[in-house]
Amino acid sequence: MAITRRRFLHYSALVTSSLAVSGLPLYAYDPNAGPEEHDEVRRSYCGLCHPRCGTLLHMKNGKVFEVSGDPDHPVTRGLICERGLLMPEHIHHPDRINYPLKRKGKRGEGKWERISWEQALDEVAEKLAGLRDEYGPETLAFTHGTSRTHHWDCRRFFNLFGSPNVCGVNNICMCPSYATEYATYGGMARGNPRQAQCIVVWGRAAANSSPVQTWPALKDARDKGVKFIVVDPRRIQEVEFADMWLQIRPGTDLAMMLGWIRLIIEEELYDPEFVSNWTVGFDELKEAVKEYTPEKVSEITWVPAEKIKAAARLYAESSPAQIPYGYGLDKQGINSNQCARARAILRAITGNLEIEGGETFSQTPEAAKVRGEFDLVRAEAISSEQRAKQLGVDTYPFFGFPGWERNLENNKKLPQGMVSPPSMYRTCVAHARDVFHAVSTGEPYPVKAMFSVASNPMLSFPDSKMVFEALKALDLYVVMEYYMTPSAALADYVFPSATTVEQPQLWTTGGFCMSCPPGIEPMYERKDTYHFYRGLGVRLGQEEDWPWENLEEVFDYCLEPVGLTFEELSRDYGFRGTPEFKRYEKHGFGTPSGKVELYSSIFEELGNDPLPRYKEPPWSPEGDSRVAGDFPLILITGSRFMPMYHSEQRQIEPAREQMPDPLVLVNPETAEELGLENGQWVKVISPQGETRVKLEKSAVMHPRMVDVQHGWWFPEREEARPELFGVFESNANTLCPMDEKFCSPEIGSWPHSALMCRIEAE
Ligand SMILES: Nc1nc2c(c(=O)[nH]1)N[C@H]1C(S)=C(S)[C@@H](COP(=O)(O)OP(=O)(O)OC[C@H]3O[C@@H](n4cnc5c(=O)[nH]c(N)nc54)[C@H](O)[C@@H]3O)O[C@H]1N2
Ligand SMILES: Nc1nc2c(c(=O)[nH]1)N[C@H]1C(S)=C(S)[C@@H](COP(=O)(O)OP(=O)(O)OC[C@H]3O[C@@H](n4cnc5c(=O)[nH]c(N)nc54)[C@H](O)[C@@H]3O)O[C@H]1N2
Ligand code: SF4
Ligand SMILES: [Mo]
Repeated sequence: MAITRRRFLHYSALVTSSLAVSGLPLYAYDPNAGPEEHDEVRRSYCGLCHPRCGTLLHMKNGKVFEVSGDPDHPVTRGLICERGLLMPEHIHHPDRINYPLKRKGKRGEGKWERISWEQALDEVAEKLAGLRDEYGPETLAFTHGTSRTHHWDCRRFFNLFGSPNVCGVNNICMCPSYATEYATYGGMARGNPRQAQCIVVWGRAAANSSPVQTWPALKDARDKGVKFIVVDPRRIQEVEFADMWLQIRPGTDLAMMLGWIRLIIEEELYDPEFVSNWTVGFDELKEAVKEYTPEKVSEITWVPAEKIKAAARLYAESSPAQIPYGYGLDKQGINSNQCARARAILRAITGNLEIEGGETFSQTPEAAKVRGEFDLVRAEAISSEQRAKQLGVDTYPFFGFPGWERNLENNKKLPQGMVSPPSMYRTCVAHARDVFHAVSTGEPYPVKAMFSVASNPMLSFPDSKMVFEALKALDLYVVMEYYMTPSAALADYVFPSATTVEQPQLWTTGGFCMSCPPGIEPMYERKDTYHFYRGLGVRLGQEEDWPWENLEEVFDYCLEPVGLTFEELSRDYGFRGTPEFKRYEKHGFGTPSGKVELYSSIFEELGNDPLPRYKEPPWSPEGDSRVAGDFPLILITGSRFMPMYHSEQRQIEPAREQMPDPLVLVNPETAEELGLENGQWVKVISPQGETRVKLEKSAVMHPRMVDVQHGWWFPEREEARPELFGVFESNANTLCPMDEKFCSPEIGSWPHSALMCRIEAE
């Protein structure tokens, strides 16, 4: 069954001018599709990934039988993607966990007993209290996945409980850029592509990763004649309409950026007024980038020097210009945080910061009044003594409490709400490697309990075997989930999670404060995360700290300063404030010097390099020749593909029919040289491990690089160990390392790209 429905038009049928680029996986409701089949239509949203697209739920006999984009939604304007269309399958899927489960047999044996929420919460709370008494609150840890639930409720619970050990994929996904930009200029900058003159698509492939939000915006920009530069090792769809494509060697982007900075300084293409009035450290920067001549950068990056020069000039001479966030930079390990620094520096010295059409701190004065994470997490509840116990903080103080506290201190110097306070979720986390290590070894102290909520650590972290050893060793592992995953299968208790359409969310994006109303009541005994944390909190002596009965009440509290209730906000979808620009002229930047810190005093104070400098990744064709000899191909993992989202949708039939098997993309010539056929099962082997995937010849790939899909497990296989849904068979993260030498020194960002491998026939 293909993922199309009778009443949905392919986006291309609606937006005819944008058709030159093929493969748009977008759908909108077809108003001429004939008689309605539903009993009722309800407004809701899709929370299967980040944008929270506005949807209409088409109900029949009390069930959601179709979903369409809500044409009146002011942000997503009626569009949803293929995955969003599959929401009914997800809501009603027979594999959904609908009741709390308690482990009956041995850990991972696949035997469960259904229990009540009351019993489950009572038992978990009792065990936690016991462990806390014996080992201290820091014995409880947490793993985050990507941003789908309300992170503040988790953090509120952990701060009140007294544990600093919340860890997750935060070290690699957007948060490194976020934290680094706070240190450099006091906030995270973003732009609206439709208003730019030039866009550098740097390590982002939006057609597959952001089909409803970013991809249409890029196409609109293209239609308006905006110039495009793509910096990506793969021939992504944007290349088809780009003015320039720099096919960069993975992991070398920092050298490229330093080369751009050098040229921009040397050719005086920077904004002299902004640089002299609003930055510190320009001379030190100039000195640090001196060695990155176009020729040297060309050698490092494999991009011809002439192209490097032309791209740097095009970017610097266009105004306004943008370099939007791309995960391709965050996922490359040791250089990733200094890449974020160099990108921030490029934006600043070219005068693109805080100007219309450039990149701004998107908070609007109106949206800033709404209470958010900062007002909800109860940061003051966790003592300095407990903060100091955060695992990994000695190695990566910038990404733990010390860095967060400094960023917060500087944010407080600005008028309240001008830039959102730094998020704890994004910038104040324990390091996952140290957390797993503490579970397995008891060093530096025992971590005996863990929660994974909206997170599938067996699939999302590198070194999956190490993760497995740790999860197995826990005294108490609690998971809140939609499905029985390889991680949940190792739990003691699994709590059933409400689908996003079964719960409300309050979402602020680009200065728009948006209501995400539930379309249906939670089915069975599924509940939202707030219910889970509150339920545990009140059982653990936090009664007074959870005054709101449910999420609607929390959101009413958040909206109080703007004089609205959640229900009132929902009537109009939300409200948009008026963006302001160049606010620094009045208030400065939220940094120690009040200026953009090209030379970062926070990095320096916390023991990191205050200036970006390129390092060769530990495994690379130019590095250790023993590695390069045995593993000649550059390995990228996890480039996004539709309709899957990380490890999800593997049990959703139409999604699986479209993407039945895990793939490695290989350039056709390379496949031929290796004597490998299209569709053949192969082994991809890295110095870390190996994985089994199907070969797909793809002209998107450079002949010396391959791309292994991530997130693969097989819900149709046996749950009980050792099978564990085949989690070790085709899991890209068995190839990725997490040791310190592969991680960035500032944040501990581990690599999912810029690695090495070889391919063999099975
Ligand atoms: N090799 C490799 N690994 C990667 C990456 C890569 O590129 N390559 N990318 C990394 C990145 S950027 C990220 S963000 C991570 C993602 O890491 P994760 O977020 O852990 O990945 P998901 O597979 O989305 O797992 C989320 C789990 O939560 C469940 N879930 C989804 N929504 C909800 C909800 O609302 N409530 C609850 N309770 N559960 C929910 C899903 O069923 C799923 O099992 O993966 C990282 N891992
Ligand atoms: N379909 C789908 N959409 C998703 C997700 C999903 O799992 N599936 N996950 C969501 C999440 S959590 C995230 S973080 C975003 C990420 O979305 P994106 O930011 O688009 O990230 P990726 O698709 O991982 O990689 C983008 C590009 O980076 C390139 N790349 C890899 N290594 C390097 C490098 O060293 N240098 C450069 N310059 N480029 C490199 C890859 O070739 C790829 O084309 O997607 C979100 N959207
Ligand atoms: S992009 Fe697709 S999956 Fe993500 S929220 Fe929108 S409709 Fe849902
Ligand atoms: Mo992510």
